[in-house]
Amino acid sequence: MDFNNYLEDKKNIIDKALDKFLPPENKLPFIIHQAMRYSVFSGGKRIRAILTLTSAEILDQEIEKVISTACGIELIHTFSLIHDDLPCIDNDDFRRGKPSNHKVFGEAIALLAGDALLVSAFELIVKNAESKGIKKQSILKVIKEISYYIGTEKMLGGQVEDISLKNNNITKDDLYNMYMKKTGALICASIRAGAILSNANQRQLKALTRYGENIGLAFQITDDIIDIMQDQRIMKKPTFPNQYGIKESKNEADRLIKEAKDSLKIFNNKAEILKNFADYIILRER
Ligand code: GRG
Repeated sequence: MDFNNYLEDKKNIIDKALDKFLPPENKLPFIIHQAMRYSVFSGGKRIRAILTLTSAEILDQEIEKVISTACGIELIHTFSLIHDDLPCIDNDDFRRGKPSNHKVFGEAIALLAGDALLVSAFELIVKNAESKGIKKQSILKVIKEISYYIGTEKMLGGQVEDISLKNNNITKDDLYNMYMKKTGALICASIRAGAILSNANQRQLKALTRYGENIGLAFQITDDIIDIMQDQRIMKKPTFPNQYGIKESKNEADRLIKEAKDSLKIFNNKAEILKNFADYIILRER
């Protein structure tokens, strides 16, 4: 299957599952369910959820067995975007070309919609225990993993660094550290969750983690390049292309993608789909 069709196919599966899980807009309290659905269905690419499915797939797990966790991870991602856009954090009026959640529903509801999505995410991850053949032990491990990867040492901590770093005196290590936490952590956790639910051994988990860390960094560098190309948030904060220019940023993203692919050798030809994914991370236009 052509890789774009692969992505489209997986995205449709995830969209359907999310629609089934999320409370309908006509359920009380209406406003919170409307706000949750507004951001979940506003054009996200579903990269993290697809990565969970793909990592399960290359370990011969049926994707239906991990779909609940994949959707949970997508909800965590959506929650983080709603909070990131709030006036007290990044103060962005638009997300995916549409008014951000707080511009439509107001700050209080946007904050609560984010909270509700985070709570629902864990409900979905636990719900994965209903899938036949998935060990309860693996679910507990995934809950522990995800809590760690989105906590103060990883995603949340990265966001704290993001709002604290100033343009002057920032080193490449500072930037990488922040990118790895803010963006790389959830991407890495998405891949690891799929692998854990598919009984990956330590060697496979280590290889997939290295892959996840490298594509996570490349993802954020590419995101910053796309922002600069679209003339958005150019000088607001330190980013790789702001500090080192577009050419060096592209070279760096290429290098990281090569590293990511190199870590997949143990999967032989099964790695092909993850290699295509790695290329897509830096070739995408949005
Ligand atoms: C995790 C408890 C906890 C708090 C979250 C707000 C926050 C703390 C973190 C925000 C981190 C953040 C916004 C990182 C940027 C990640 C990023 C590059 C998002 C864009 O990802 P895409 O392109 O988005 O996959 P789409 O629109 O496709 O869904």
